[in-house]
This record gives sequence, structure tokens and C-alpha cells, in this order.
Amino acid sequence: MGGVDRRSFLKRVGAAGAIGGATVLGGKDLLLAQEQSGGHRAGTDLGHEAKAHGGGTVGSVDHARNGFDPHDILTDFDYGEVSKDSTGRTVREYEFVAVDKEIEVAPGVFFPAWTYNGRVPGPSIRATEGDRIRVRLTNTSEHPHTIHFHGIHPSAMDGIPGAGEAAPGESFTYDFIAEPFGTHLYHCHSLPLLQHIHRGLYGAFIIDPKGGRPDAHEMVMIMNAFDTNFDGGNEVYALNTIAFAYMDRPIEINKGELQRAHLINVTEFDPLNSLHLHANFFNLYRTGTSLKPSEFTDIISMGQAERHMLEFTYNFPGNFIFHAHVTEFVDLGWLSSFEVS
Ligand SMILES: [Cu+2]
Repeated sequence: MGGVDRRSFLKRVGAAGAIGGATVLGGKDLLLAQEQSGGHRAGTDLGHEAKAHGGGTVGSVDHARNGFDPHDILTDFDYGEVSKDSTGRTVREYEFVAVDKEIEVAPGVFFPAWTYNGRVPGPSIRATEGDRIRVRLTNTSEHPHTIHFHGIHPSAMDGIPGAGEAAPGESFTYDFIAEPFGTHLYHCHSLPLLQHIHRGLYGAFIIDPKGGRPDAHEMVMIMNAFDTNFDGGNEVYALNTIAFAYMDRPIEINKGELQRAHLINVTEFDPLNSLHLHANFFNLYRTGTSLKPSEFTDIISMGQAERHMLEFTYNFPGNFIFHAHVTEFVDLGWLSSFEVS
């Protein structure tokens, strides 16, 4: 792969048909298939389409080998080990282990990731504003790592070199009060920063307002990408790491039920990523820090580390795609779908 940039990679996989035949064809053919078939079972049609074109094995990512499943990652909020301190404050404790691990990000496409707890993204930490958060990071890798939380905390807890960095074989415990409420993130802040984030050391940090929010089906959606040949550009784009994961198996949601997505952009190398919802509009809560939406739209563009809370409800059953409206990203994996029933 040396010297192959991502644009020729796109052509290459399109012709050779490894991830290729299936998924890259899929992007375009799928939209067509959607229009022609009314959108039914588009994910499956994608596979048949690729086989019909002689694209070789459609293949699928081995989630068991990866040790995590993108469908679980949507909703596996981690409330930690819960206790109360002497003042009656809720304490949430977490154990994070930084571990190097090769992961499959598209069928047959592997990436030498650096992970928290063996998964990309890391655990989705969830707390209520005012809770005390204690996260012990143990570093089993060969590089120094930190956890830098977006939020309000003392400088000693900032998770940067010199303030909360764990050297290989060592541990550090971050201890702070969760504030302000919103959709936030954490990531490694060791240097070089691009390398440490891009390798997979990031995750969602959701702080709920004290009064809570209306009941909803909640999901974490992290827009990420992978420079699999280390040429300074991404070859694979995804929502929650695995290219086309939610095309192969659409996200099943209920008609008429409020959906709440915590959308976080950690994409490196590209200044913007975006999400466009098909056949629907969403209420946008910027950074999730307000109880009132600031916008009603069907597309949001985000720089790196920007994150927003999106609320929407589907009133029609069927298959609905959603994707980056940087269209190149769509063909390289950032295409997802809901199955509304
Ligand atoms: Cu790091």
C-alpha cells in the first residue's frame, strides 16, 4: 500500500473488490436501489449486488475477534462502579487500560489501533452533573498515554503531558466533578497528539442534566476514520469504527419513538465531517449543553472534537439511510441506516 493515497485507494478497492467490490459499489448502487425498491432491505441488496458484479467475497468484519460490536457500542453507556462519598455525592469509578490491538475496520482491512479497554471507541462514560468521576488509567502499551476529558476540572486532572500522563507500565487516576452537562468526549493528549487520537484513544463522555431529559432511545455515534497506510490521509471512514456497519445491519428503531444521538467527531486529517439524516429533520442541541434546541435541520457539519446532541422521530416505517455529506466519506464507509418499524 506504500504511496497509495486514499483517492487511488478508493479506485483500487473498487476494482479489486476486497472491501471493495462490495462496499464501494454499494455506495452508489445502494442509493439507486433505494430509489427503485422503496428502500427495502438495502443492506442485503448491497451484498447481492456485489456478488452479481463478481466482486469476490463480500465478507464481514469479525466483531468477535475485534472484541467489540458497533451495535453494542451504540447503546452501552457505562455508569461505572457506583458508590457515595462521605458527603452523599455519587461517585462513579472506572478502570481504563491502554492496550495496543490490531482491529478490523472494514472486511479484511486491519488497523494497528491503540485502545482504551481493547475497543474503539473506548467506553461511553455516563454520569449526572455533579457526580464525582474517578478513572484509573493503567498503561500496558509502549507509549505514554493520558485521558484528557472535555469538561471543567483542575489543571492537575487535565490529562496532558506533565499533568496526568501515565508512562508505560504505570497508572494515573483522574478524579473530578462531572460538569457541565452535555455531550462531551475524552481522548489521549500525549504527543504527538494526532497520532495518539488517530490510533483510537477516544470515547464519549456524556453528562446528564440533574433534572434529566425526556425519555428517548439514546445512541452514541462517533464519526471516525482510519489512515490504514499511514500516508497522512484516511482510507476508511465510519460511524463507530466499522465501515458500513449499520448498512450491513441497520439500526432498528421504533416509529414514533424519540431518538437521541450523541454525535461526536474525532476524524483526523479532514477539517470537517458531517451527518445528513434522510427523509427527516432533527433538533440540534449544540454540545448538548442546553435543554432547548438551537436549530432544526437535516445536516450538521463539525470540526474535530465538536459534538452535538440530535433528537428526531421517524413517523414513517422503512429503511432510511444517513451519512456524511462529505460524499467521498460515504463511499469509504460512512454510510449508515435505520430500519424503522
Ligand atoms: Cu496516547
